[in-house]
Amino acid sequence: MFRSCATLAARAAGRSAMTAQTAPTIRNLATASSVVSGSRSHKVVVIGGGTAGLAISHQLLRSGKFAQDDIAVVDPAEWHHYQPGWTLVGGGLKTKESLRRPMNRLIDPKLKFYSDSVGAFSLEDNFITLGNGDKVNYDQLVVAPGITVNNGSVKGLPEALADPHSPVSSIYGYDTVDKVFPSIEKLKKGNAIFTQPAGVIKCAGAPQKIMWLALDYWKRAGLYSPSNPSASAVNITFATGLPSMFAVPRYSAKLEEMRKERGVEGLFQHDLVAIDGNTATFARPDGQDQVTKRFDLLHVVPKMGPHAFVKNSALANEVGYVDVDEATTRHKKYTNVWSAGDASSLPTSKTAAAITAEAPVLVSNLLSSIQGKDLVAAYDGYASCPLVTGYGEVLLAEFKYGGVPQETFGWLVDQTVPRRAFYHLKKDFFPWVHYQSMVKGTWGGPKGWLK
Ligand code: UQ1
Repeated sequence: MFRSCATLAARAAGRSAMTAQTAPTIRNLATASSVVSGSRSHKVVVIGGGTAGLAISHQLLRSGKFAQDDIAVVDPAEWHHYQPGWTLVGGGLKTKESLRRPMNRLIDPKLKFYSDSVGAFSLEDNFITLGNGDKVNYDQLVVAPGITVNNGSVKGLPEALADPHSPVSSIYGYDTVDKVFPSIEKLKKGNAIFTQPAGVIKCAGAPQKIMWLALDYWKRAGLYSPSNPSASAVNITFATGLPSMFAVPRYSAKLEEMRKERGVEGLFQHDLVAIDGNTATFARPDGQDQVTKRFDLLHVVPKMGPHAFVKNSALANEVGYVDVDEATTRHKKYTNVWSAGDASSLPTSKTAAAITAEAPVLVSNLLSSIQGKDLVAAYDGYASCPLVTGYGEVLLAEFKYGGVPQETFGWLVDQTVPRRAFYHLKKDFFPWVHYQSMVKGTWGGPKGWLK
């Protein structure tokens, strides 16, 4: 079931060598064609080549209403990562290399690709300035650059993550995700603490998914007995800055029941602020004293937030997200600006599943807007969290705005019960459909394939 570290390393070496050779050739071709056209104006500019940016730009292209280079994508990243898979890397089920693709290979040649960052927005004049100083004009702008993971939000965290001997790791980063499973394997006794910060993060279920996988691993290794945790070699604590296991009451109740049944200590409203050697320090609300805990393994989820270039722009709301209407995805002030995905202010979970429903709404409304028609498509807040609760089991939480359940398979089964079929959706089907369809603009999530 588990891959050995040697296999992981061998695969890493093989894959990156292959992609390093092929990637630059494709990029040079793309650059050459833009020099010929000389165009720095586009009907639509999409900032971000992540899940939202790629789904939206390819859905726009597939509408048939755009010619060569009418749409541009801007992203400085060399790689596109399927981040939902990183929990599985932490559980020893996948390699991080298998979840990424070179960005330029995912972008249709009919799209103009600017492999650069964004320096500034000139929203009144409808252009952006790239990191290299070039100006790019647009009629419509889609802002979908995602958010940043701020390792610096916890004192001592960057150093602890970088230290190969420290038992501190995180699934929330390409550089740190492959430290997670070896740390789980290495622990033979002591305190294992899994943290979740107060505030908004991407995939709010992941901090506990990796805990449930580790628990199952230690259980199978004879190091943890859910029915007798105090007599077990390993003790498990979930320390979260939030007041409950999950934001949606229907699933939170079930997960809280599971936490108690499985003997996991719950420290709620405990927000990790510092790591010093084997001691973790947590802030408490309402002026209460900080709490310190000794650990033998610490899985950290840092705080996250908007990119500075978004937060410091006129596009941002008071907390830094692109301020869009929660139904239409159009910016509240700039009517030719749109946003979806993690960078948007849409008051839902920051997940790829949410983007399956956001992207078609944004695309439909953007096209209507270009044609001078009313915006009729409305996003209902659909999001999902395939909550891995152990090897071979997933609780498929699905909900819309207001934390109201909206379950695709609710007519068939009770979705608060973890199931093997949902585990295979999460582990095998979603990663496959992501690269096969989602990034190409042909996947509509619970609605199936788009026409
Ligand atoms: C989904 O489409 C998707 O993207 C490929 C996910 O992966 C990140 C999901 O987690 C979920 C839940 C969906 C929604 C699709 C179905 C069939 C429920």
